[in-house]
Amino acid sequence: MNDAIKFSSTVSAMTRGGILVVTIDNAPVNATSADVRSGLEKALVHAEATANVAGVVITGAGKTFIGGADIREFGKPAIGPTLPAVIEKIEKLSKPVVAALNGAALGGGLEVALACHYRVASSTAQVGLPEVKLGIVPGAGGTQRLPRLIGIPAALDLITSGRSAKTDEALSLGIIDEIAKADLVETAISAAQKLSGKQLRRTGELSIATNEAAEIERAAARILGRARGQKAPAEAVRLITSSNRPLTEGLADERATFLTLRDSREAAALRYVFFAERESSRVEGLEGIEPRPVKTIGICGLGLMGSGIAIVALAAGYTVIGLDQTAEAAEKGRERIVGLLERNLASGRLDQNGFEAQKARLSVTASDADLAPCDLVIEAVFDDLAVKIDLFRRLDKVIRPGAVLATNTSYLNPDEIAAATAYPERVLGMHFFSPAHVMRLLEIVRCARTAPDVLATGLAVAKKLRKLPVVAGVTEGFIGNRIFSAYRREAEFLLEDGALPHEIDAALEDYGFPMGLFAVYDMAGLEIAWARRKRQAAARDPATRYVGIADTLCEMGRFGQKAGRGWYAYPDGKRTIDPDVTAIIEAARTQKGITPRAFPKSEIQERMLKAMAAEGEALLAEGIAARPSDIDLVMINGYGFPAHKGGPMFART
Ligand code: 3H9
Repeated sequence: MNDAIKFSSTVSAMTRGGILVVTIDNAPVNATSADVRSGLEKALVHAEATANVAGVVITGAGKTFIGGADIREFGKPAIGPTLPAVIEKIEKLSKPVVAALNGAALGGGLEVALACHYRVASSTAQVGLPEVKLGIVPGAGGTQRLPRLIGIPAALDLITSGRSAKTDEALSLGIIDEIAKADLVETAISAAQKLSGKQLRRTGELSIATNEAAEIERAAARILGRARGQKAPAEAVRLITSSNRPLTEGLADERATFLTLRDSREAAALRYVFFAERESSRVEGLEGIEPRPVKTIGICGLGLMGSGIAIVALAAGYTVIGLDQTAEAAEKGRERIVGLLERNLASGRLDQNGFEAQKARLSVTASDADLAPCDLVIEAVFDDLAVKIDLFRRLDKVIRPGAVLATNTSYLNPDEIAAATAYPERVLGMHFFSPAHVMRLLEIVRCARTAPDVLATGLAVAKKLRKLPVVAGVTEGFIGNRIFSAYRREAEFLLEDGALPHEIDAALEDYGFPMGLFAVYDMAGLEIAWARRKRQAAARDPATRYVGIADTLCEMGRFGQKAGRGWYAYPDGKRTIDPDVTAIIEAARTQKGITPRAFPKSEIQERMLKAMAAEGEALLAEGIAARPSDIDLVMINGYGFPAHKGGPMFART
């Protein structure tokens, strides 16, 4: 061993056993910033020129190998050397270069590793090329080297999904060569020593299997079908499927495509979303506030919502006590939860040990007193104020004062629920979206009297549950349903003004929503919103514009897909335009004296966006949402707004 050499402020090295061990230390994720690239290049030059260096190991400090290119550098003037240039130097080095993957090797990080001559990983590492999630394609050889290493079909899957692979999968695919059984760097050093003087396996020189044409064609068609108009997955498919050509040609094409996409609106939107997700749990006033410790979570109401919450809580390692009204209902809830666990076991998402452990952490009861050990209780009972107040008053008697109480209400006023309890400062809203074990979004509702450490607890639990928390103030429907109401209202104005449901739906789907609004309504059922409208009817200002078409449909029993008809008809279960609905809409227009006109798709899209953004502005002005990006996250993750458009607030800019 000898003294450390500093190649740049983020790259240093030590020579161990004749091998130059280069460490990248660029917190938080060792992104390949200009300083890292320049340090790496100098290290490679040093290794090539130094006689007593027989090889190189590249590793990362901390828990990440390299998290990828520095996304914050995108859009700024380029500073050399470029990552592709550094990577080319790695691959061409005359001495072996071994990647020691101490953690995530993502994007440009995996591209560095792919150019190395051998890859060793610690068991906790993961690899992936998530660029498509940022609206770009890999720009430093990923689309050309990965197919050479693992074949085109597997590369298509990884690159176009952007997903990460854990080490077992990475090993079986051939992305890595070895999982270190002992010390990672020691293992990598001995691999480099063994490779010294031998013929090096350069990924760029490998040939690609050419006997998979039909499989590739099927996979490519599937990916393009799912892309919903996004450019990056389509470009990734093109680059990967054409990778069987000279490396330099493929690399040049990839680089040019990367640069064009990087500067696109789509990529700007997805970068904005990336940072928005990391920003959302930073809440003013919570700096330095410690969340209360939570180990046991009580869940009241074991219907679909409660069971979904139970599943994520169990998966996150919490002990769960489920409460329902009767022993039978509680047992039914337990069966539903265990059924979901069994599904996870069958699909391989859970192994037998994990399944047993999660099942053992679940108990159910019909007795309030059994919730006494809970640190947090989440209620997911019927959305009725009296029912919830009664429950929270009962909980007050059995739960210790330091425990937190969360309501999952969608529309009720949680301040009213809190005010009815003995300790309103421990109450907050945790508004899960259905199905709770699938949807990432979680609105954390700060009530008038919620204590800061209670809010911090909600955020900490959300993170542990692997949810995306967004903090909202109290208003009817919080952030999401307030904007959704404005969106729905505008769609109904458009109906009266001349557009038909299928035209509005087509415009929304064309914009990137997975499904149009009226199709969604039919799928979810129209009756719940109808009941709410009836409750609100008395308070409605007669001077505001109100569209009664949905009420007419409900009065006719057209409750949606389950009823066989709603905004559309469903002969043989297939959604079709219904002339009866068109007639109802026309009658409504005539009654109001509206002369209908045609709406082009772009105008429908503009009006819908404008309505959402205006409601967003109102939420900001009222202090319900802290920042525009929080609103965008809610709409993307809870309501199908296309992420590659950035959300309604981003889209208006
Ligand atoms: C690319 O590589 C292009 C190449 O093909 C071509 C180049 C020519 N840059 O997620 P966390 C920040 S594109 C800058 O909470 P974790 C993040 O904003 C890139 N900053 O940590 C946050 O900052 P703050 C492809 C980044 O431990 C902090 O790091 N790579 C980057 O839960 C912590 O982040 C990706 O898309 C970055 N690349 O997870 C990977 N990454 O504290 C993106 C993170 O100020 N990154 N930051 O809010 C990740 O997936 C996760 O961050 C990772 C760590 C798994 C690495």
